Amino acid sequence: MERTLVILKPDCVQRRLIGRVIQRFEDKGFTISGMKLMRIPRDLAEKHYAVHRDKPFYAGLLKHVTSGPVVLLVLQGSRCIEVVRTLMGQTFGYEASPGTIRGDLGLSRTLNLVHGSDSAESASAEISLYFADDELQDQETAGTEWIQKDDEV
Ligand code: IDP
Ligand code: MG
Repeated sequence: MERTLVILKPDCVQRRLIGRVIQRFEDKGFTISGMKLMRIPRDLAEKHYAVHRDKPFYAGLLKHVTSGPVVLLVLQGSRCIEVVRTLMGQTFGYEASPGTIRGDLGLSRTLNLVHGSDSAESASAEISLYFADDELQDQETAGTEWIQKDDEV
């Protein structure tokens, strides 16, 4: 089963949007297989965002994601990496489409509420950055087969 890492960033936590954002992922049909509240230490954030090290927004991004507690989620379900990105919307709140998390709930570039892994490789690297294997549950939630059933057969 495919898995992805989602972070509800400090702005999401501060704005008390945790429940509403998680609800969207549950409503879509994903199962939560890992969840924790923590403040990301600087060294972990540097590893996570290493690919953006040379970007002009890197310093601000690191400052934001380490500024307060975040909720870390591992979601599992059919095509979850791609579908979670679709639910999140475009990177900047002011460009993201209505109906998406970022499009409905924000206007900022850096404070854009959520992170979601962008590929299978980054999903597995990011999950192991924040979760030990025994912190993840394998059990599917009830009804999963009806939510994800493929219509190819
Ligand atoms: P993504 O989160 O949609 O995958 P990335 O390009 O990977 O977007 O950028 C990582 C994070 O860095 C974004 O979610 C956002 O918080 C921040 N960011 C990206 N580009 C900018 C920018 O041009 N200005 C300010 N912050 C940015
Ligand atoms: Mg990204």
